[in-house]
Amino acid sequence: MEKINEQIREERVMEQNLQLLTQDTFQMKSRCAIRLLTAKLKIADAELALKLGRNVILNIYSRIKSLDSIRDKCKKKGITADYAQVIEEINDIIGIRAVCAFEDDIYRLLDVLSSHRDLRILKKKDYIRNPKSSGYRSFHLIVEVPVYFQEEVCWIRAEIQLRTTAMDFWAGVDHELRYKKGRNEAVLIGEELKEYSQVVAKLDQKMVELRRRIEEI
Ligand code: 0O2
Repeated sequence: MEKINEQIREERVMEQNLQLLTQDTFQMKSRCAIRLLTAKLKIADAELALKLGRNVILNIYSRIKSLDSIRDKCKKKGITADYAQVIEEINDIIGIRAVCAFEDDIYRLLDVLSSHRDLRILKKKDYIRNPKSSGYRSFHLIVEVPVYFQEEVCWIRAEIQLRTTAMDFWAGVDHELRYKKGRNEAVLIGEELKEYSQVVAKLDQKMVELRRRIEEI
């Protein structure tokens, strides 16, 4: 009985902590970080466009993670403590995604972002050269960006995902499947999707080769 009460108490504290993420201050700061990171990506694109004679980014998407999704991730990671721990351990509360046509442009973009001195890169995860067991491919950066307010400078953490249109298409279909996990049919589809991830990788490679041939004409 005491154990159950303790669990209920812990869940209540956790819920109060999570509600802090919905407050105006947190949401405002997150939106400012998204604007800054979006601007950085657009500047990197403009700089590369001048050099290459073409844009490398086709689309930029952003989102602030929903409370339900943060709650699920806290459970998965065993986070039961306070607000600070949630902010410290959930790296993708703020997410920005840049979608490129070509795989080699992702690494060009990465080089430009790595040269920005006001961007702290905490982690790089190359799921393109080292795909996840699901077949998922993308390049992830966990970063912190300084947002200046009158009274303080806040270094705000975010996840930047860099991927090609083909990788994005694959990930979208795979995302659909994630809600059906556990069902036999879903396991089979997961295996099939993994095979298609290799098809996508091949297509990305072929498209880079094709673009290079076109550039030589
Ligand atoms: P959602 O719904 O997209 O927000 P870590 O940063 O190392 O503490 P984390 O955050 O699990 O651990 O890192 P990881 O594995 O790099 O995953 C971060 C995000 O990448 C996920 O966020 C997904 O958006 C995406 N992702 C990772 N693996 C897969 C996959 O197999 N398929 C698809 N479609 N997307 C994937 P969330 O919070 O899981 O989901």
